[in-house]
Parts: sequence; structure tokens; C-alpha cells
Amino acid sequence: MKKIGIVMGSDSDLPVIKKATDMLETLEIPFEVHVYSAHRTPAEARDFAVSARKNGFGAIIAAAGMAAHLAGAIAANTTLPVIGIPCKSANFDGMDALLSTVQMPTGIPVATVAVNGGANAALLCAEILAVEDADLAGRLDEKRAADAAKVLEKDKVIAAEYASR
Ligand code: RP5
Repeated sequence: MKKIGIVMGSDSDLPVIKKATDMLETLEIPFEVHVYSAHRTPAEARDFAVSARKNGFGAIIAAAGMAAHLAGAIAANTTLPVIGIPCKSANFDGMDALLSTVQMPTGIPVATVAVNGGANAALLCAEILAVEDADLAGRLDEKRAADAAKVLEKDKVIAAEYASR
């Protein structure tokens, strides 16, 4: 199976990345995690992106906050799918990172998930790999079914509570 590359702009983004790594572990998908910044270590970020395909990666998650150029900078240097996670920082509620990540010019796409959306970034990577991996597709189906069952369990509890009023 291809690996998922995970890059964050700072170790202060780790809580968001943890949501992605937890999900990838649950789905038994191999990954590598790095701290590379589009601004502070641009050469390392570029080198990672340029060599990612030959190094066995199938998709890349890039998380950054503030002027969040990391996902775009990675996408500029690879044709692997890049999933951007805008991270919320002290100001602007993450809107700064959201717009910096999502508003890519035509030709260099970044699939942007919600602010701090680490779990969905991992799920999107899983869905990309599952196009060619029936076992992984099966694990995704099982997860969907389990998630749905949890919601229906909550429905039972809430519906019963209101029915008894
Ligand atoms: C971004 O700046 C990082 O991705 C992080 O979200 C934000 C703040 O970085 P630190 O100052 O905490 O290292 O590049």
C-alpha cells in the first residue's frame, strides 16, 4: 500500500495532525509525519514534495495556520493529491488559514478540508487509496456503518426521551 505523507508547518499544529494519524492508524494505512514550513524551511518542504511520488507516497496531507501556504507550496511541487488542513490560530478563527489554503490558482489544486479537520483529511486520503484497494474500501464501508449505528443509537435515546414527556 502507498504511504500518506503528513506535513505540518509547526509542531504547534500537532493536535490537529493527531486527529489524522489516529484515523490512519484505525484504517491501517502507513504514514510518515514531518514538520516542514513553506516559510521557515522552504527547501525541505520543496524537496519532500518533489521526491514524494518516488518515495512511495500516494497522497499528502499538509496542515498549517495563519498565512497557510504550505499545502499550496507542496502542491506546486508534486502531482500527487494534496489535502490541505487550515489550522486555527489565535486570530481570525482560522479564516486566515482557510482562505490561504483553499484559494489556489487553476492548475495547482489543494483539496481543502474544514478548519482543524484532521480526521476528514485522513478519510479523504483513505478514499483516494481505496480506489485501487478493495480491502481498504471494505474497512471504509465498515467505518461508515459503525458511525451510522452510533447516530441511530443516539436517535433512539433522544426520541424516547421526548416521546415520554
Ligand atoms: C504556521 O504558523 C504554522 O503552521 C502554525 O500553524 C503557525 C504558528 O506557528 P508557530 O509560531 O506556533 O511555530 O506556519
